[in-house]
Amino acid sequence: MTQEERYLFDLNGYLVLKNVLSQKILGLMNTAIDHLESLSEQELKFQNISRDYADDNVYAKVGKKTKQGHKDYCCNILTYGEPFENLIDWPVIMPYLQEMISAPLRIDAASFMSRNTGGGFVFHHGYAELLPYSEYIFDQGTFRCASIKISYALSDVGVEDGCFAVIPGSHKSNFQNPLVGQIPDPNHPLVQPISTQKGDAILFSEDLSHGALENRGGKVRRTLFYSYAPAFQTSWGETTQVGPGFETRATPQRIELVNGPPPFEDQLTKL
Ligand SMILES: O=C(O)CCC(=O)C(=O)O
Repeated sequence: MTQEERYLFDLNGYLVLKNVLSQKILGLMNTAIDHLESLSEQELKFQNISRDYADDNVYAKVGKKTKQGHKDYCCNILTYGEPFENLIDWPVIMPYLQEMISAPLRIDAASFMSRNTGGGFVFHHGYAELLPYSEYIFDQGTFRCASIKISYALSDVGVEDGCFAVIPGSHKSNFQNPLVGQIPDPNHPLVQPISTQKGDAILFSEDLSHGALENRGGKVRRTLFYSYAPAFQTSWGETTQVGPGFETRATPQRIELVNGPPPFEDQLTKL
């Protein structure tokens, strides 16, 4: 991280990195998603993928169905294999994660999200609650975040398309966030909408108040979320499950990020 990035990440609780995915990998990913969307739920199960529709998600405002008949949904994606498993240790991103977490780390969640016209996601976190899975910590000159999430844009997402939104600096707030539980309003003075183009990434502390504006455009928003944590955290459900042959294809670093390294490496080496 540069001095300026360190300053901005601490100040705001997020960073935007432009063009971290090439046109080539974006093409492969979008083609793979098109293919997955052509499959029935039953066919998807053979790939160990399950679409989780947003209907029972208390944070979600559910949009209209797409022309292909899909409602807003999230699904696990690493079982598909490449190209999605390539992002587990994406070289541009790894140095940021290492510096933001400063501990042996693991991937603790990975998913694909599709959101349609009318869909949105309410503000959550950043209201001084103590959540062991989300804490933002800066201690004696070192970031020690308990969770860093990366939102990779697979489509261009402007304000009209229901982009990600935050309250900058709320990861350090000591008071309850008055907007928590509401769909972010882009005209509210506290709200910062973050537009991205496909291939961009937003890295953020899970402690930051964040959500997504309502998608008022006609485009489906496609996003990948990959989340990292110190090795002592467990993963979120089965979202880090990988596909057949992963161990034979993957680099040692990628395997360690999925399985989790020894959580207290420093202490172990001192024994
Ligand atoms: O849809 C979005 O961009 C918001 C996602 C979000 O709030 C989350 O992953 O916790």
